[in-house]
Amino acid sequence: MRILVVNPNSTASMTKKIGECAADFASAGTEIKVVNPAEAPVSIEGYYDEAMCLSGLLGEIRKGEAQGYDGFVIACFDDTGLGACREVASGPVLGICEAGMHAASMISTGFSVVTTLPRSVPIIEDLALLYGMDRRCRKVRAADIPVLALEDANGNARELVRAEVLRAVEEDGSEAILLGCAGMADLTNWLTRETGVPVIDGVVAAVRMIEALVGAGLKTSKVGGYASPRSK
Ligand code: 5HY
Repeated sequence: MRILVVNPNSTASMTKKIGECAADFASAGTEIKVVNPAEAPVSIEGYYDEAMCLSGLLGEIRKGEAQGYDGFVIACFDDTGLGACREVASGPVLGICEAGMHAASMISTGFSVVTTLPRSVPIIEDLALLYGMDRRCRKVRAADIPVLALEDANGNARELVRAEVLRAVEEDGSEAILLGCAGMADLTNWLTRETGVPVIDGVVAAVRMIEALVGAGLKTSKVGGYASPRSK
Protein backbone atom coordinates (compact mmCIF):
# COMPACT_ATOMS: atom_id res chain seq x y z
CA MET A 1 0.00 0.00 0.00
CA ARG A 2 1.01 3.65 -0.44
CA ILE A 3 0.62 6.23 2.33
CA LEU A 4 1.14 9.97 1.88
CA VAL A 5 2.24 11.87 4.98
CA VAL A 6 1.90 15.65 4.77
CA ASN A 7 3.79 18.00 7.07
CA PRO A 8 1.64 21.13 6.70
CA ASN A 9 4.49 23.46 7.66
CA SER A 10 7.28 24.28 5.22
CA THR A 11 10.30 23.27 7.34
CA ALA A 12 12.12 20.65 5.29
CA SER A 13 14.22 19.36 8.19
CA MET A 14 11.04 18.51 10.10
CA THR A 15 9.58 16.82 7.03
CA LYS A 16 12.74 14.72 6.75
CA LYS A 17 12.57 13.79 10.45
CA ILE A 18 8.91 12.83 10.14
CA GLY A 19 9.70 10.71 7.11
CA GLU A 20 12.49 8.85 8.88
CA CYS A 21 10.30 8.07 11.89
CA ALA A 22 7.39 6.96 9.71
CA ALA A 23 9.61 4.74 7.55
CA ASP A 24 11.16 3.11 10.64
CA PHE A 25 7.77 1.70 11.64
CA ALA A 26 5.98 1.16 8.33
CA SER A 27 5.36 -2.45 7.40
CA ALA A 28 7.24 -4.15 4.62
CA GLY A 29 5.30 -3.49 1.46
CA THR A 30 4.09 -0.09 2.62
CA GLU A 31 5.46 2.82 0.63
CA ILE A 32 5.62 6.03 2.65
CA LYS A 33 6.02 9.40 0.94
CA VAL A 34 6.39 12.52 3.11
CA VAL A 35 5.90 15.99 1.66
CA ASN A 36 5.36 19.57 2.75
CA PRO A 37 3.84 22.43 0.78
CA ALA A 38 6.34 24.95 -0.62
CA GLU A 39 4.10 27.80 0.51
CA ALA A 40 3.19 27.38 4.18
CA PRO A 41 4.12 28.81 7.58
CA VAL A 42 7.52 27.53 8.73
CA SER A 43 5.77 26.25 11.83
CA ILE A 44 2.18 26.02 13.02
CA GLU A 45 1.70 27.73 16.37
CA GLY A 46 -1.93 28.62 16.95
CA TYR A 47 -5.10 29.36 15.00
CA TYR A 48 -3.69 31.81 12.46
CA ASP A 49 -0.90 29.47 11.33
CA GLU A 50 -3.46 26.68 11.13
CA ALA A 51 -5.57 28.74 8.75
CA MET A 52 -2.56 29.82 6.71
CA CYS A 53 -1.43 26.23 6.09
CA LEU A 54 -4.75 24.91 4.82
CA SER A 55 -4.44 25.67 1.10
CA GLY A 56 -0.99 24.08 0.85
CA LEU A 57 -2.12 21.05 2.86
CA LEU A 58 -5.22 20.53 0.74
CA GLY A 59 -3.15 20.95 -2.42
CA GLU A 60 -0.85 18.11 -1.34
CA ILE A 61 -3.79 15.87 -0.40
CA ARG A 62 -5.44 16.54 -3.78
CA LYS A 63 -2.20 15.63 -5.55
CA GLY A 64 -1.91 12.46 -3.50
CA GLU A 65 -5.49 11.52 -4.26
CA ALA A 66 -4.84 12.00 -7.99
CA GLN A 67 -1.74 9.82 -7.67
CA GLY A 68 -3.78 7.05 -6.07
CA TYR A 69 -2.43 7.01 -2.51
CA ASP A 70 -4.31 4.56 -0.32
CA GLY A 71 -4.26 6.62 2.88
CA PHE A 72 -3.13 9.96 4.25
CA VAL A 73 -1.59 11.34 7.46
CA ILE A 74 -1.69 14.99 8.52
CA ALA A 75 1.58 15.32 10.42
CA CYS A 76 0.63 18.29 12.59
CA PHE A 77 -0.66 17.84 16.11
CA ASP A 78 -3.41 20.43 15.60
CA ASP A 79 -4.97 17.95 13.13
CA THR A 80 -5.49 21.04 11.06
CA GLY A 81 -7.82 20.69 8.08
CA LEU A 82 -8.73 17.10 8.93
CA GLY A 83 -12.39 17.29 7.90
CA ALA A 84 -11.59 19.08 4.62
CA CYS A 85 -8.89 16.52 3.79
CA ARG A 86 -11.39 13.72 4.40
CA GLU A 87 -13.77 15.34 1.91
CA VAL A 88 -11.03 15.41 -0.73
CA ALA A 89 -9.53 11.95 -0.16
CA SER A 90 -11.06 8.54 -0.94
CA GLY A 91 -8.85 6.60 1.45
CA PRO A 92 -8.67 7.11 5.21
CA VAL A 93 -7.12 10.31 6.56
CA LEU A 94 -5.76 10.54 10.11
CA GLY A 95 -4.34 13.43 12.06
CA ILE A 96 -1.52 12.60 14.44
CA CYS A 97 -3.43 13.95 17.46
CA GLU A 98 -6.49 11.76 16.94
CA ALA A 99 -4.39 8.69 16.17
CA GLY A 100 -2.04 9.32 19.08
CA MET A 101 -4.87 9.85 21.57
CA HIS A 102 -6.54 6.62 20.55
CA ALA A 103 -3.26 4.72 20.83
CA ALA A 104 -2.60 6.22 24.28
CA SER A 105 -6.13 5.35 25.44
CA MET A 106 -5.60 1.71 24.45
CA ILE A 107 -2.46 1.20 26.52
CA SER A 108 -3.18 3.28 29.62
CA THR A 109 -6.01 4.38 31.89
CA GLY A 110 -4.87 7.96 31.46
CA PHE A 111 -2.28 9.93 29.52
CA SER A 112 -0.85 13.42 29.27
CA VAL A 113 0.07 15.36 26.16
CA VAL A 114 3.28 17.40 26.08
CA THR A 115 3.32 19.99 23.32
CA THR A 116 5.46 23.04 22.49
CA LEU A 117 3.93 26.44 23.31
CA PRO A 118 1.19 27.25 25.86
CA ARG A 119 -0.93 28.71 23.04
CA SER A 120 -1.33 25.20 21.61
CA VAL A 121 -2.78 23.81 24.86
CA PRO A 122 -6.40 24.99 24.42
CA ILE A 123 -6.37 23.80 20.81
CA ILE A 124 -5.38 20.31 21.91
CA GLU A 125 -7.80 20.35 24.85
CA ASP A 126 -10.59 21.08 22.38
CA LEU A 127 -9.44 18.18 20.19
CA ALA A 128 -9.52 15.82 23.18
CA LEU A 129 -13.12 16.87 23.77
CA LEU A 130 -13.96 16.48 20.07
CA TYR A 131 -12.46 12.99 19.99
CA GLY A 132 -14.19 11.88 23.18
CA MET A 133 -10.85 11.64 24.95
CA ASP A 134 -11.43 14.25 27.66
CA ARG A 135 -11.76 11.57 30.35
CA ARG A 136 -8.60 9.73 29.31
CA CYS A 137 -6.45 12.77 28.59
CA ARG A 138 -5.45 13.85 32.08
CA LYS A 139 -3.64 17.04 31.12
CA VAL A 140 -2.25 18.90 28.13
CA ARG A 141 1.11 20.50 28.99
CA ALA A 142 3.54 22.72 27.12
CA ALA A 143 7.34 22.58 27.36
CA ASP A 144 7.24 26.29 26.44
CA ILE A 145 9.46 26.00 23.37
CA PRO A 146 8.87 27.29 19.85
CA VAL A 147 8.23 24.49 17.34
CA LEU A 148 11.43 25.28 15.45
CA ALA A 149 13.53 24.98 18.63
CA LEU A 150 13.11 21.24 18.05
CA GLU A 151 15.15 21.65 14.86
CA ASP A 152 18.13 23.20 16.68
CA ALA A 153 20.52 20.36 17.55
CA ASN A 154 22.56 22.71 19.73
CA GLY A 155 19.62 23.95 21.76
CA ASN A 156 18.04 22.58 24.94
CA ALA A 157 14.57 21.86 23.57
CA ARG A 158 14.83 18.14 24.14
CA GLU A 159 15.78 18.68 27.78
CA LEU A 160 12.81 20.99 28.30
CA VAL A 161 10.49 18.39 26.75
CA ARG A 162 12.02 15.69 28.97
CA ALA A 163 11.48 17.81 32.09
CA GLU A 164 7.80 18.40 31.22
CA VAL A 165 7.29 14.72 30.45
CA LEU A 166 8.72 13.79 33.85
CA ARG A 167 6.40 16.30 35.52
CA ALA A 168 3.46 14.79 33.69
CA VAL A 169 4.30 11.31 34.97
CA GLU A 170 4.92 12.59 38.49
CA GLU A 171 2.08 15.09 38.88
CA ASP A 172 -0.67 13.85 36.56
CA GLY A 173 -0.34 10.18 37.40
CA SER A 174 -0.30 9.59 33.65
CA GLU A 175 0.61 6.09 32.55
CA ALA A 176 1.57 7.14 29.03
CA ILE A 177 2.75 10.32 27.35
CA LEU A 178 1.69 11.55 23.93
CA LEU A 179 4.14 13.91 22.21
CA GLY A 180 2.16 16.92 21.06
CA CYS A 181 4.23 17.98 18.06
CA ALA A 182 5.33 16.15 14.92
CA GLY A 183 8.75 17.69 15.45
CA MET A 184 9.20 15.61 18.61
CA ALA A 185 8.98 12.32 16.69
CA ASP A 186 12.71 11.60 17.02
CA LEU A 187 12.61 11.92 20.83
CA THR A 188 10.20 9.04 21.41
CA ASN A 189 12.55 6.16 22.19
CA TRP A 190 14.86 8.32 24.31
CA LEU A 191 11.96 9.70 26.36
CA THR A 192 10.52 6.21 26.85
CA ARG A 193 13.85 5.09 28.31
CA GLU A 194 14.18 8.24 30.44
CA THR A 195 10.67 8.10 31.89
CA GLY A 196 9.90 4.41 32.17
CA VAL A 197 6.43 4.91 30.65
CA PRO A 198 5.31 4.43 27.06
CA VAL A 199 5.88 7.64 25.09
CA ILE A 200 3.83 7.82 21.90
CA ASP A 201 4.59 9.69 18.70
CA GLY A 202 1.44 10.46 16.77
CA VAL A 203 3.20 10.10 13.40
CA VAL A 204 3.95 6.43 13.99
CA ALA A 205 0.54 5.80 15.55
CA ALA A 206 -1.16 7.36 12.54
CA VAL A 207 0.90 5.45 9.96
CA ARG A 208 0.21 2.09 11.61
CA MET A 209 -3.50 2.89 12.01
CA ILE A 210 -3.78 3.87 8.36
CA GLU A 211 -2.15 0.53 7.50
CA ALA A 212 -4.81 -1.19 9.63
CA LEU A 213 -7.72 0.73 8.09
CA VAL A 214 -6.53 0.24 4.51
CA GLY A 215 -5.70 -3.39 5.27
CA ALA A 216 -9.28 -3.85 6.48
CA GLY A 217 -10.49 -2.47 3.16
CA LEU A 218 -11.90 0.70 4.74
CA LYS A 219 -12.20 4.06 3.01
CA THR A 220 -13.62 7.39 4.15
CA SER A 221 -17.41 7.32 4.05
CA LYS A 222 -18.77 9.65 1.35
CA VAL A 223 -22.46 9.56 2.28
CA GLY A 224 -22.49 12.48 4.70
CA GLY A 225 -20.09 14.87 6.37
CA TYR A 226 -17.07 13.74 4.35
CA ALA A 227 -18.83 13.67 0.98
CA SER A 228 -16.72 15.17 -1.82
CA PRO A 229 -16.94 18.97 -2.07
CA ARG A 230 -19.91 20.08 -4.16
CA SER A 231 -19.03 21.60 -7.50
CA LYS A 232 -20.36 25.18 -7.73
C1 5HY B 1 3.05 20.39 14.76
N1 5HY B 1 2.97 22.66 14.89
O1 5HY B 1 2.90 19.19 15.02
C2 5HY B 1 2.31 21.49 15.46
C3 5HY B 1 2.23 21.26 16.89
C4 5HY B 1 2.57 22.39 17.75
O2 5HY B 1 4.38 23.05 13.11
N2 5HY B 1 3.81 20.94 13.80
C5 5HY B 1 3.77 22.29 13.87
O3 5HY B 1 3.62 22.29 18.34
O4 5HY B 1 1.79 23.32 17.84
